[in-house]
Amino acid sequence: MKALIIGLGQAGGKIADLFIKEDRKSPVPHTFEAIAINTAIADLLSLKHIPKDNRLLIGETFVKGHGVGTNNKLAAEIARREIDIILGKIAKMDISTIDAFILIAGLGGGTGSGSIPVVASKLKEIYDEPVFAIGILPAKSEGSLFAYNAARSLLSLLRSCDAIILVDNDAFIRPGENLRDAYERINIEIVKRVSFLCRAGEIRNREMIGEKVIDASDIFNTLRTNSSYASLATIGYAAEKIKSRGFLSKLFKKNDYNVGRASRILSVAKRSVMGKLLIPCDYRSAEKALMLFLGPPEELDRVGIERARSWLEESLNTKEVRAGDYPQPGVKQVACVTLLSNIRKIPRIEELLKIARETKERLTKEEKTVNIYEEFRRYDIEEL
Ligand SMILES: Nc1nc2c(ncn2[C@@H]2O[C@H](COP(=O)(O)OP(=O)(O)OP(=O)(O)O)[C@@H](O)[C@H]2O)c(=O)[nH]1
Ligand SMILES: [Mg+2]
Repeated sequence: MKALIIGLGQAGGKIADLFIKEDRKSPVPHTFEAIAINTAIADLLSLKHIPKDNRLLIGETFVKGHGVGTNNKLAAEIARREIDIILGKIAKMDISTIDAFILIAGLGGGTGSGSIPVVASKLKEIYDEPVFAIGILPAKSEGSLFAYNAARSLLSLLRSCDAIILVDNDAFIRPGENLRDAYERINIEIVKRVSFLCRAGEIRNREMIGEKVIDASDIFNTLRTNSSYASLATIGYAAEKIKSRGFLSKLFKKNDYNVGRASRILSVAKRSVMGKLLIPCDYRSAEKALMLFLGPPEELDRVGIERARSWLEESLNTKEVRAGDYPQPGVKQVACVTLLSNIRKIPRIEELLKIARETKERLTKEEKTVNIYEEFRRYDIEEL
């Protein structure tokens, strides 16, 4: 699936930059092109892999290139006013060759949080290609304003794109670790999982074509919903190293009987959904899923893949589980990437909405106390 990645704000820009860095290393034709959009010049300057022509500064007349300082309402207003400039930048890319748009932003901040629903909704209106978002939720330690911003941004995004792949920054912080120190690791996880899914159907090398190729339509159908709101999705990943075969087993060709291959596939598949998802949730509450198995071709056992697929189908109690393979000759591990979609139970979202409601009440109260001046005036006090 070829995608145009649009990174909004600092987190979005950094992750879009990483997508391009990794994509350009791979031997297959490019899977991604990217644009970075920001209200802060410094953030755009710090990018290394997105060409300068594909970086766009917005809101210059409002904030003079300094960012919106967590004010996502202002960022949404800027994006609305400058939407023609944004669309002009996007139209300069070769849209006819892409299968989908992928927009990325940290939902708790200002620029990315406010502009992502505005840009998504316009793209959906103008283009036929699906519009997916990768939404990064703030960590609890970032406080209630970030939670409030994220809740508002998410609510708007639900109506303006086809699917939201959720990422919880908290899920990847190690005990005692600072959030900023975890960013790089989280970003690598996002890029790795999404890139595998998108690249699997873009292979030109015959050795790397699987028995069941996962292509753009498999991804679209997994992410599609029957409702007019975006589906909530996330991605799991697990890998297992393959021990090199010992002399005796090579001599007696023990592995000609595929001993252990099918069960390794099944165990990696189970770990991919029970281990670290990009957002912790009950995987059984997903309505659809797609499993992609990666590894050396001789290890991608068809029986194992079918067992894994039917295991997940039974666990989700659905008929919509797709599975495919992406052979990678010479690699020393078997991995599984699982895309879960239409997820109904995400505890972090419920928690975020509660914090957002409390924050809204507090902010409204604060707005009232700001009118203390009026209180004075009611007593007929005059200024000096
Ligand atoms: N995973 C991840 N999250 C990030 C990264 N950088 C920032 N964030 C998160 O994104 C949210 C803030 O969004 P930013 O992208 O920094 O903000 P912005 O969109 O640039 O908005 P303003 O700076 O307010 O104009 C917070 O929840 C951060 O924890 C990153 O590199 N990776
Ligand atoms: Mg910023």
